Amino acid sequence: HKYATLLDSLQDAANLYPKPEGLKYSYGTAGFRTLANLLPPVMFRVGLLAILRSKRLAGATIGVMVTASHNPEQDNGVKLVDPSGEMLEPLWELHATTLANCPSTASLLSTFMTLVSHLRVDLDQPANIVYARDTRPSSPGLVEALEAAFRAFSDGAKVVDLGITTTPILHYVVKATNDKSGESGIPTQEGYMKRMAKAFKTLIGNRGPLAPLHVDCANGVGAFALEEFSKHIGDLLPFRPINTDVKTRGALNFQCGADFVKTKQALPPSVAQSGVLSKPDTRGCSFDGDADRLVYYYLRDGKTFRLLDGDKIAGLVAMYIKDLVGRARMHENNEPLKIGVVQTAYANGSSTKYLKSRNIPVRCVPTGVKHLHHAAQLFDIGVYFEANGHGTVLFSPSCLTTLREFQPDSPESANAIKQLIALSELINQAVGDALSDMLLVEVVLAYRGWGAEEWDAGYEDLPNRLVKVEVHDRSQFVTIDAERKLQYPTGLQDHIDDAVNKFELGRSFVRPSGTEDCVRLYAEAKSTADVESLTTMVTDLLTYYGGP
Ligand code: G16
Repeated sequence: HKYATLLDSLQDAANLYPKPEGLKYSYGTAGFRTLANLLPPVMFRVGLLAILRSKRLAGATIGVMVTASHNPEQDNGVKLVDPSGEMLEPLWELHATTLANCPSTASLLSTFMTLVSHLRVDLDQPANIVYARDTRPSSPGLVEALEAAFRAFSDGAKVVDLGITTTPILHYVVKATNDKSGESGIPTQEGYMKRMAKAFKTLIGNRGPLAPLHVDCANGVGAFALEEFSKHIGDLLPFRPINTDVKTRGALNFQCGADFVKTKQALPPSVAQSGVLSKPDTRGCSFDGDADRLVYYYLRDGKTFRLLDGDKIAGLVAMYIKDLVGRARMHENNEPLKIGVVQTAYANGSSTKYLKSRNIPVRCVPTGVKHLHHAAQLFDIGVYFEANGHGTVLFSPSCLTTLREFQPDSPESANAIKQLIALSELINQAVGDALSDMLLVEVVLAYRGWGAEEWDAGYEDLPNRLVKVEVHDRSQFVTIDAERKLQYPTGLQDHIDDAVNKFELGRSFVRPSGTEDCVRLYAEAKSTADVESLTTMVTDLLTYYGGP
């Protein structure tokens, strides 16, 4: 058998990573995520799949990120990144789940060879992998399991370890490595920093230096990225980092970070206690644990917490781009460029109304970057943001060509084109990126001459709540209609509808989380009291239908 040596070596390595009995792993919203101590067998198998994927694509570089992002520190996770820097193709998510659940080494090897033949993988092709991890204490051990899979290939997969870095930097490096035209930038962390710094300086022009910005780094890897980036821009935008403790056990994402701020609708206690936001005209923002989400906030009158989440960022950015395109007087094939926004069901009703009233088309898709990203690709310039702060802007290849070749007919148009090109370089088009998105927000605020308060004035969010509800088995909750309705458990949706109809501007939906063991409940209505009542009603329904 031609691959006998490979199979022997895979067998020896796989025996060290047996799958615990009775566990069922699944590739969720952003890869596998669970308690870190349950993950070594998954890491090993993901390593195998990364190699298969790269060989299937004739040696294109595949990314592997070890992180559980916003989850608590005891969790960890892993996800694969496709050559374009995007999330793994959904069909291959199923193969990942299949491999992860093979109960024995024998079944793992036979499934592996079945995938090789069904997916027409030529094992003699080269394999190239780039991998990285966040700051979780469990990450180095999990990386060892991944590396064991790479080593099992005697022909040697070519691997690059980026060490501890942010998820978006890993996506960027994968995209830039595979883009041989060089248009996506130099495929290193330094290349990423320099490209963004250059674009930022172009976009800020003579509007700097900007007022200091307080940045909550969630005690995660974003602290390193922020520190590194600040060296590239000096005082143009002075950062005041908070929650940069990556050493203390249990600190990651604890009482801080974008997820905390969004779900609690409050400042991280550390930021509140410091009092830094009480001064007038001060704005702050929070990253999450792997720096792929961003939310902003400020204190109105120095007291009242005001959240500027992913929806507010989408509105700010879409209107800015619309402005620039208008000033550029740029059309593609004599058609105006199509600018659109992609949201999920979590988007506040007011944000959707705001965008539509300004003639910006809005699409709603299920949660998860892969869904938003693909929908955004249907526009010339597609802005996508989840309310939780995960998002980016995509420029279609033809739009970029038009931008580069466009002959402006006035200084104003030339300037707008220059800014749009710089914008396409400032933005991490591979995936949502807290650092890049933060600079984007700063650019727009500087362009408009706004502080956080003026930005906030665009529309008033409907009062809303997002809560986690523990259920016996979240897989019983099956959604339809871009997650806005439940198909199963049978009958539950009718009861939710009855509850919603009791409240003016009421809306509520329930969906199983793909990153945590819970279902998420979202509710909004005209008044805070109504939101509380609606949340209680739907929580009670969930307890009845799916309680432990
Ligand atoms: C991940 C995904 C996001 C999603 C979030 C929560 O974010 O990348 O698209 O919104 O999980 O997903 P769910 O509600 O299914 O648990 P992150 O920042 O945790 O990687």
